[in-house]
Amino acid sequence: MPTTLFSPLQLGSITLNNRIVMAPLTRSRAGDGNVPHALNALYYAQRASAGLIIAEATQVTPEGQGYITTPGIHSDEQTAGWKAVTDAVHANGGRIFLQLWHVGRISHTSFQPHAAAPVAPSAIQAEGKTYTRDGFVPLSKPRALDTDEIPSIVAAYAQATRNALEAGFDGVEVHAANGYLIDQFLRDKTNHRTDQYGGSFENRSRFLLAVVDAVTTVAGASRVGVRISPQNAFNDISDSQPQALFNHVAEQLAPRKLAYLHVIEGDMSGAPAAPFDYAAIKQLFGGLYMANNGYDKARASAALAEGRADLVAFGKPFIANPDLVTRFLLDAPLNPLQAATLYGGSHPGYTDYPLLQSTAAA
Ligand code: 8OZ
Repeated sequence: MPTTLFSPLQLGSITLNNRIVMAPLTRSRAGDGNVPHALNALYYAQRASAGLIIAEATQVTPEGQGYITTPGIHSDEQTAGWKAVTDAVHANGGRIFLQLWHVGRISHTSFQPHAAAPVAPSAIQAEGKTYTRDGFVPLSKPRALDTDEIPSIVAAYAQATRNALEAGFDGVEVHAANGYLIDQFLRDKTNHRTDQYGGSFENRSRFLLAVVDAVTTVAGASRVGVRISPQNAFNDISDSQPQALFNHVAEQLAPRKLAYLHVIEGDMSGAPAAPFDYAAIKQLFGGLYMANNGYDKARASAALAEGRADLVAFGKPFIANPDLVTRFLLDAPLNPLQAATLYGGSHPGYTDYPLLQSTAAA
Protein backbone atom coordinates (compact mmCIF):
# COMPACT_ATOMS: atom_id res chain seq x y z
CA MET A 1 0.00 0.00 0.00
CA PRO A 2 1.45 3.37 -0.90
CA THR A 3 1.61 5.95 1.86
CA THR A 4 -1.26 8.43 1.70
CA LEU A 5 -2.35 11.43 3.73
CA PHE A 6 -4.58 9.02 5.65
CA SER A 7 -1.88 6.51 6.62
CA PRO A 8 -1.30 6.51 10.39
CA LEU A 9 2.16 7.34 11.64
CA GLN A 10 4.10 6.51 14.78
CA LEU A 11 5.76 9.65 16.12
CA GLY A 12 7.92 8.51 19.01
CA SER A 13 5.49 7.11 21.56
CA ILE A 14 2.36 8.68 20.05
CA THR A 15 0.33 7.45 17.11
CA LEU A 16 -0.97 10.00 14.64
CA ASN A 17 -4.26 9.09 12.91
CA ASN A 18 -3.11 10.64 9.65
CA ARG A 19 -0.27 12.67 8.15
CA ILE A 20 -2.26 15.88 7.77
CA VAL A 21 -0.68 18.41 10.15
CA MET A 22 -2.13 21.75 11.17
CA ALA A 23 0.75 24.20 10.74
CA PRO A 24 1.56 26.70 13.50
CA LEU A 25 -0.45 29.85 12.73
CA THR A 26 -0.22 33.22 14.47
CA ARG A 27 -3.78 34.51 15.02
CA SER A 28 -3.17 37.19 17.74
CA ARG A 29 -6.17 36.23 19.82
CA ALA A 30 -4.73 35.47 23.27
CA GLY A 31 -6.48 36.95 26.31
CA ASP A 32 -5.16 39.44 28.87
CA GLY A 33 -1.57 38.71 29.91
CA ASN A 34 -1.15 36.82 26.62
CA VAL A 35 -2.99 33.93 28.28
CA PRO A 36 -4.81 31.41 26.05
CA HIS A 37 -8.52 31.35 26.82
CA ALA A 38 -11.76 29.54 25.96
CA LEU A 39 -11.90 31.03 22.46
CA ASN A 40 -8.53 29.48 21.62
CA ALA A 41 -9.54 26.11 23.11
CA LEU A 42 -12.63 26.03 20.88
CA TYR A 43 -10.59 26.89 17.76
CA TYR A 44 -8.06 24.13 18.34
CA ALA A 45 -10.70 21.58 19.43
CA GLN A 46 -12.54 22.20 16.15
CA ARG A 47 -9.36 21.15 14.28
CA ALA A 48 -8.53 18.05 16.39
CA SER A 49 -9.01 15.63 13.47
CA ALA A 50 -5.62 16.75 12.16
CA GLY A 51 -3.06 13.98 12.66
CA LEU A 52 -1.09 16.56 14.64
CA ILE A 53 -1.78 20.18 15.56
CA ILE A 54 1.25 22.41 16.02
CA ALA A 55 -0.10 25.24 18.14
CA GLU A 56 0.85 28.77 17.15
CA ALA A 57 4.21 30.38 17.86
CA THR A 58 4.32 31.08 21.60
CA GLN A 59 6.91 33.28 23.30
CA VAL A 60 9.16 31.58 25.85
CA THR A 61 9.94 34.87 27.63
CA PRO A 62 8.39 38.36 27.73
CA GLU A 63 11.35 39.56 25.59
CA GLY A 64 10.45 36.92 22.99
CA GLN A 65 7.27 38.74 21.93
CA GLY A 66 7.09 40.83 18.77
CA TYR A 67 3.42 41.02 17.83
CA ILE A 68 0.27 42.04 19.65
CA THR A 69 -1.66 39.45 21.72
CA THR A 70 0.43 36.41 20.90
CA PRO A 71 0.32 33.76 23.64
CA GLY A 72 3.17 33.01 26.03
CA ILE A 73 4.28 29.91 27.93
CA HIS A 74 6.37 31.60 30.63
CA SER A 75 3.76 32.37 33.33
CA ASP A 76 1.62 30.06 35.48
CA GLU A 77 -1.53 31.68 34.06
CA GLN A 78 -0.41 30.97 30.50
CA THR A 79 0.40 27.36 31.39
CA ALA A 80 -3.06 26.95 32.92
CA GLY A 81 -4.66 28.57 29.88
CA TRP A 82 -2.89 26.15 27.56
CA LYS A 83 -4.01 23.20 29.73
CA ALA A 84 -7.62 23.95 28.81
CA VAL A 85 -6.58 23.99 25.12
CA THR A 86 -4.80 20.62 25.23
CA ASP A 87 -7.65 19.07 27.26
CA ALA A 88 -10.15 20.17 24.60
CA VAL A 89 -8.01 18.78 21.77
CA HIS A 90 -7.37 15.48 23.56
CA ALA A 91 -11.08 15.13 24.39
CA ASN A 92 -11.69 15.22 20.62
CA GLY A 93 -9.01 12.58 19.98
CA GLY A 94 -6.33 14.97 18.71
CA ARG A 95 -2.60 15.40 19.31
CA ILE A 96 -0.99 18.78 19.88
CA PHE A 97 2.57 20.15 20.06
CA LEU A 98 3.45 23.72 21.07
CA GLN A 99 5.75 25.89 18.94
CA LEU A 100 8.39 27.60 21.12
CA TRP A 101 9.24 31.09 19.92
CA HIS A 102 11.58 33.99 20.56
CA VAL A 103 11.32 36.76 17.96
CA GLY A 104 14.73 38.32 18.62
CA ARG A 105 14.96 41.53 16.57
CA ILE A 106 11.45 41.17 15.02
CA SER A 107 9.97 43.26 17.81
CA HIS A 108 9.24 46.74 19.02
CA THR A 109 10.21 48.43 22.27
CA SER A 110 6.52 48.66 23.25
CA PHE A 111 6.44 44.85 23.67
CA GLN A 112 9.65 44.75 25.70
CA PRO A 113 9.91 44.90 29.49
CA HIS A 114 10.91 48.47 30.49
CA ALA A 115 10.57 49.45 26.78
CA ALA A 116 14.12 48.16 26.24
CA ALA A 117 15.63 47.38 22.86
CA PRO A 118 14.83 43.88 21.55
CA VAL A 119 17.75 41.41 21.65
CA ALA A 120 19.47 39.80 18.67
CA PRO A 121 22.79 38.19 17.74
CA SER A 122 23.96 41.55 16.32
CA ALA A 123 22.69 45.12 16.53
CA ILE A 124 21.26 45.16 13.00
CA GLN A 125 17.77 46.56 12.53
CA ALA A 126 15.32 44.56 10.39
CA GLU A 127 13.40 46.18 7.56
CA GLY A 128 9.72 45.84 8.31
CA LYS A 129 6.87 46.76 10.59
CA THR A 130 4.89 45.12 13.34
CA TYR A 131 1.39 45.77 14.60
CA THR A 132 1.18 47.36 18.06
CA ARG A 133 -1.54 49.08 20.10
CA ASP A 134 -0.67 52.20 18.07
CA GLY A 135 -0.97 50.44 14.71
CA PHE A 136 1.88 49.44 12.39
CA VAL A 137 5.31 50.73 13.49
CA PRO A 138 8.84 50.06 12.21
CA LEU A 139 10.69 47.23 13.95
CA SER A 140 13.04 48.58 16.64
CA LYS A 141 16.81 48.47 16.42
CA PRO A 142 18.00 45.52 18.56
CA ARG A 143 21.00 45.34 20.85
CA ALA A 144 23.48 42.48 20.51
CA LEU A 145 23.31 39.83 23.22
CA ASP A 146 26.41 39.48 25.39
CA THR A 147 27.94 36.02 25.19
CA ASP A 148 27.15 35.38 28.84
CA GLU A 149 23.46 36.23 28.38
CA ILE A 150 22.88 33.40 25.92
CA PRO A 151 22.68 30.51 28.42
CA SER A 152 19.78 32.21 30.20
CA ILE A 153 17.78 32.28 26.95
CA VAL A 154 18.56 28.60 26.41
CA ALA A 155 17.35 27.98 29.97
CA ALA A 156 14.12 29.84 29.19
CA TYR A 157 13.40 27.37 26.36
CA ALA A 158 13.92 24.51 28.84
CA GLN A 159 11.54 26.12 31.35
CA ALA A 160 8.98 26.76 28.59
CA THR A 161 9.21 23.06 27.71
CA ARG A 162 8.53 22.09 31.33
CA ASN A 163 5.53 24.42 31.28
CA ALA A 164 4.33 22.97 27.96
CA LEU A 165 4.47 19.42 29.31
CA GLU A 166 2.68 20.53 32.47
CA ALA A 167 0.05 22.08 30.18
CA GLY A 168 -0.50 18.67 28.59
CA PHE A 169 1.18 19.16 25.21
CA ASP A 170 2.29 15.96 23.45
CA GLY A 171 5.54 17.66 22.51
CA VAL A 172 7.14 20.92 21.39
CA GLU A 173 8.48 22.35 18.15
CA VAL A 174 11.53 24.63 18.26
CA HIS A 175 10.85 27.54 15.90
CA ALA A 176 14.15 28.00 14.07
CA ALA A 177 12.51 29.47 10.95
CA ASN A 178 11.15 32.70 9.47
CA GLY A 179 13.81 35.15 10.59
CA TYR A 180 13.23 34.94 14.35
CA LEU A 181 15.94 34.68 17.02
CA ILE A 182 17.31 31.22 16.23
CA ASP A 183 17.26 31.91 12.48
CA GLN A 184 19.00 35.25 13.18
CA PHE A 185 21.85 33.28 14.77
CA LEU A 186 21.99 30.83 11.85
CA ARG A 187 22.29 33.40 9.03
CA ASP A 188 25.22 35.57 8.05
CA LYS A 189 22.97 38.53 7.19
CA THR A 190 21.95 38.89 10.84
CA ASN A 191 24.82 37.24 12.71
CA HIS A 192 28.05 39.27 12.64
CA ARG A 193 29.32 37.94 15.97
CA THR A 194 32.96 37.21 16.65
CA ASP A 195 32.45 34.92 19.67
CA GLN A 196 31.69 31.17 19.61
CA TYR A 197 28.15 31.93 18.35
CA GLY A 198 29.25 33.63 15.13
CA GLY A 199 31.37 32.99 12.06
CA SER A 200 31.52 29.34 10.93
CA PHE A 201 28.42 27.18 10.31
CA GLU A 202 29.37 25.35 13.48
CA ASN A 203 29.39 28.55 15.50
CA ARG A 204 26.19 29.96 13.99
CA SER A 205 24.41 26.62 14.70
CA ARG A 206 25.58 26.58 18.32
CA PHE A 207 22.58 28.48 19.71
CA LEU A 208 20.04 26.28 17.86
CA LEU A 209 21.74 23.10 19.03
CA ALA A 210 22.00 24.36 22.63
CA VAL A 211 18.26 25.08 22.57
CA VAL A 212 17.45 21.69 21.02
CA ASP A 213 19.61 19.89 23.58
CA ALA A 214 18.07 21.79 26.50
CA VAL A 215 14.55 21.10 25.26
CA THR A 216 15.18 17.41 24.57
CA THR A 217 16.71 17.01 28.04
CA VAL A 218 13.32 18.07 29.41
CA ALA A 219 10.92 16.42 26.95
CA GLY A 220 12.89 13.56 25.41
CA ALA A 221 13.95 13.69 21.77
CA SER A 222 10.86 11.87 20.51
CA ARG A 223 8.68 14.79 21.68
CA VAL A 224 10.74 17.51 20.00
CA GLY A 225 10.51 18.78 16.42
CA VAL A 226 12.43 21.60 14.75
CA ARG A 227 11.17 23.99 12.07
CA ILE A 228 13.50 25.59 9.51
CA SER A 229 12.92 27.74 6.40
CA PRO A 230 16.15 27.72 4.35
CA GLN A 231 14.88 29.96 1.52
CA ASN A 232 12.26 32.12 3.18
CA ALA A 233 13.06 35.84 2.98
CA PHE A 234 10.25 36.77 5.42
CA ASN A 235 11.47 39.11 8.18
CA ASP A 236 14.42 40.42 6.19
CA ILE A 237 16.49 37.26 6.55
CA SER A 238 18.96 35.64 4.17
CA ASP A 239 22.24 33.79 4.01
CA SER A 240 25.05 33.78 1.47
CA GLN A 241 25.18 29.93 1.42
CA PRO A 242 21.77 28.57 2.45
CA GLN A 243 22.24 25.05 1.04
CA ALA A 244 25.56 24.45 2.76
CA LEU A 245 24.32 26.04 6.00
CA PHE A 246 21.16 23.96 6.21
CA ASN A 247 22.91 20.78 5.10
CA HIS A 248 25.14 21.35 8.13
CA VAL A 249 22.10 21.97 10.36
CA ALA A 250 20.39 18.77 9.14
CA GLU A 251 23.59 16.78 9.73
CA GLN A 252 23.92 18.13 13.26
CA LEU A 253 20.27 17.41 14.08
CA ALA A 254 20.42 13.85 12.69
CA PRO A 255 22.10 12.08 15.67
CA ARG A 256 19.69 13.78 18.05
CA LYS A 257 16.84 11.48 16.86
CA LEU A 258 14.15 14.13 17.04
CA ALA A 259 10.44 13.56 16.35
CA TYR A 260 10.64 15.35 12.99
CA LEU A 261 12.17 18.14 10.93
CA HIS A 262 9.57 20.63 9.64
CA VAL A 263 10.70 22.46 6.52
CA ILE A 264 9.13 25.50 4.88
CA GLU A 265 10.16 24.88 1.28
CA GLY A 266 10.77 28.02 -0.77
CA ASP A 267 9.50 31.47 0.12
CA MET A 268 6.39 31.97 2.26
CA SER A 269 5.14 34.78 0.02
CA GLY A 270 4.99 32.39 -2.92
CA ALA A 271 7.77 34.34 -4.66
CA PRO A 272 9.86 32.05 -6.86
CA ALA A 273 12.91 30.70 -5.07
CA ALA A 274 16.26 29.56 -6.44
CA PRO A 275 16.80 25.82 -6.92
CA PHE A 276 17.33 24.12 -3.56
CA ASP A 277 17.87 20.46 -2.75
CA TYR A 278 15.30 19.63 -0.07
CA ALA A 279 15.84 15.91 -0.69
CA ALA A 280 19.41 16.42 0.59
CA ILE A 281 18.07 18.01 3.78
CA LYS A 282 15.67 15.08 4.26
CA GLN A 283 18.38 12.52 3.63
CA LEU A 284 20.97 14.16 5.88
CA PHE A 285 18.43 14.52 8.72
CA GLY A 286 17.38 10.89 8.34
CA GLY A 287 14.21 11.12 10.48
CA LEU A 288 10.63 12.08 9.70
CA TYR A 289 10.36 15.02 7.29
CA MET A 290 7.37 17.36 7.47
CA ALA A 291 6.88 19.43 4.33
CA ASN A 292 5.13 22.80 4.31
CA ASN A 293 4.36 25.79 2.12
CA GLY A 294 1.44 26.04 -0.23
CA TYR A 295 0.69 22.31 -0.50
CA ASP A 296 -2.74 21.17 -1.63
CA LYS A 297 -4.10 17.62 -1.46
CA ALA A 298 -2.66 16.57 -4.83
CA ARG A 299 0.86 17.89 -4.22
CA ALA A 300 0.89 16.54 -0.68
CA SER A 301 -0.29 13.10 -1.79
CA ALA A 302 2.41 12.99 -4.46
CA ALA A 303 5.12 14.03 -1.97
CA LEU A 304 4.11 11.21 0.40
CA ALA A 305 3.75 8.59 -2.35
CA GLU A 306 7.15 9.48 -3.78
CA GLY A 307 8.86 9.47 -0.38
CA ARG A 308 9.72 13.20 -0.48
CA ALA A 309 7.87 13.78 2.80
CA ASP A 310 6.45 11.78 5.71
CA LEU A 311 3.93 14.40 6.86
CA VAL A 312 2.59 17.59 5.30
CA ALA A 313 1.62 20.71 7.25
CA PHE A 314 -1.24 22.89 5.98
CA GLY A 315 -1.74 26.47 7.13
CA LYS A 316 -4.39 28.55 5.36
CA PRO A 317 -6.54 25.50 4.46
CA PHE A 318 -6.80 24.66 8.19
CA ILE A 319 -7.76 28.20 9.13
CA ALA A 320 -10.73 28.11 6.76
CA ASN A 321 -11.62 24.40 7.11
CA PRO A 322 -11.77 22.96 10.61
CA ASP A 323 -12.78 19.62 9.01
CA LEU A 324 -9.96 19.69 6.45
CA VAL A 325 -9.26 15.96 6.97
CA THR A 326 -12.84 15.00 6.07
CA ARG A 327 -12.85 17.34 3.09
CA PHE A 328 -9.61 15.79 1.79
CA LEU A 329 -11.05 12.31 2.34
CA LEU A 330 -14.19 13.15 0.34
CA ASP A 331 -12.48 15.43 -2.19
CA ALA A 332 -14.97 18.04 -1.05
CA PRO A 333 -14.56 21.73 -1.89
CA LEU A 334 -12.71 23.94 0.61
CA ASN A 335 -13.98 27.13 2.23
CA PRO A 336 -12.07 30.17 1.03
CA LEU A 337 -9.86 32.04 3.51
CA GLN A 338 -11.06 35.40 4.82
CA ALA A 339 -7.87 37.45 4.89
CA ALA A 340 -9.34 40.36 6.87
CA THR A 341 -9.90 38.22 9.99
CA LEU A 342 -6.50 36.49 10.10
CA TYR A 343 -5.11 38.49 13.02
CA GLY A 344 -6.89 39.69 16.15
CA GLY A 345 -10.56 39.87 17.04
CA SER A 346 -12.79 37.13 18.37
CA HIS A 347 -14.96 34.41 16.80
CA PRO A 348 -15.44 35.85 13.29
CA GLY A 349 -12.96 34.24 10.89
CA TYR A 350 -11.62 32.10 13.75
CA THR A 351 -14.17 29.67 15.11
CA ASP A 352 -17.09 30.25 12.70
CA TYR A 353 -15.86 28.65 9.46
CA PRO A 354 -18.60 26.17 8.48
CA LEU A 355 -18.25 22.41 8.56
CA LEU A 356 -19.04 20.40 5.47
CA GLN A 357 -22.44 19.24 6.77
CA SER A 358 -23.57 22.73 7.68
CA THR A 359 -22.36 23.95 4.27
CA ALA A 360 -24.40 21.21 2.56
CA ALA A 361 -27.46 21.90 4.69
CA ALA A 362 -27.35 25.63 4.09
C1 8OZ B 1 2.84 35.79 10.32
C2 8OZ B 1 2.52 36.84 11.17
C3 8OZ B 1 3.03 36.87 12.44
C4 8OZ B 1 3.85 35.86 12.89
C5 8OZ B 1 5.96 32.97 11.61
C6 8OZ B 1 5.06 33.34 13.80
O1 8OZ B 1 6.18 33.39 10.47
C7 8OZ B 1 5.06 33.70 12.52
C8 8OZ B 1 4.19 34.80 12.04
C9 8OZ B 1 3.66 34.79 10.76
O2 8OZ B 1 6.49 31.94 12.02
